[in-house]
Amino acid sequence: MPLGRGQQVNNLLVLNICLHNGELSIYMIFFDFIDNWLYSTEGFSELCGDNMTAWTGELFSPRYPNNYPNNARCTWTIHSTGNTTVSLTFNDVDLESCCDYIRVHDGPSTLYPLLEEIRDYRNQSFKSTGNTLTVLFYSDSSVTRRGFQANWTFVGPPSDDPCYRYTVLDDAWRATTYNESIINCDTAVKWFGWYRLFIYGQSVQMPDRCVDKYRCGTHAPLWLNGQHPKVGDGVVTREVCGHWLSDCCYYRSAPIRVKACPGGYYVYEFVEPPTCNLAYCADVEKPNTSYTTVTPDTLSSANTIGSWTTTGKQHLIL
Ligand SMILES: [Ca+2]
Repeated sequence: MPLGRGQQVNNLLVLNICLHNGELSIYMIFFDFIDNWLYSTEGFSELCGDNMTAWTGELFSPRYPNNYPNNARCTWTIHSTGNTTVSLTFNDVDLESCCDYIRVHDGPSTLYPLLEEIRDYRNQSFKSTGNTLTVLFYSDSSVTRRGFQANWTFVGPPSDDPCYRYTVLDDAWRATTYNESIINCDTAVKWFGWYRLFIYGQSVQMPDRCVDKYRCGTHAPLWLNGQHPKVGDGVVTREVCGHWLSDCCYYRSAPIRVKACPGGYYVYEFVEPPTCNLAYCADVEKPNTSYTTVTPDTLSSANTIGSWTTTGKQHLIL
């Protein structure tokens, strides 16, 4: 309940009525409700607020650095999909300090604990305990000023998020367009953990459509039988099919887990396929156009790449 908003309602009117009826708390709640209702139905001067999911970004009051409008009530939710926390720093605050304010809440809505109510600039920084901060900006019906500007960034990344703990798999022969005579089999790879596909350094994804036989440097190319998830879906499980003879899913390989990552790419928890020659495909017709904004702290170690490359070369001889 948005109690304690004495500055936002007509205090004199509330006080008079309350004294007359002797029901102070009840009438304060009543007027607070009316006040909220007015703003939520007709009091807004313009749309503001948003749900922010980028790794870093900027928040500012409406029309900043020009004066904000009267009767503004804006709510920004800064939300990371991983287990990262949100760090928010105010760089400029200029409000009508008696009557307008910013509130920072530690969670996904204003119902969560209030970290601070800001009315003037004091070089303030906040950090969420979870993965979300909510910022409310309120202005009353008269007197406006410049407003505020703040920057946020996600802090992490966590050690258990596969979006930042994957092994790079950059084999030109995995491309869906590759149809040369060299045949590979992914049973020879010691699969462990999560992988991100590249072709010549370009981030790509698995094909989620049937791929022609003998492509992807193998006999029966492995493709994802199902749509790729969205970032909000988290980790999902998808079937994997191998195209052989006249059947796009002649080989039903073990399902794998897939995750869409905030940087616009996917990671896959590859596992050993059932037989040879099957290999995971990289769809060069669908490059990931987005970029990674955060360098993974555990990007495939040299040892991992080295051991894998050795395995791959050994298999090429086979
Ligand atoms: Ca004001």
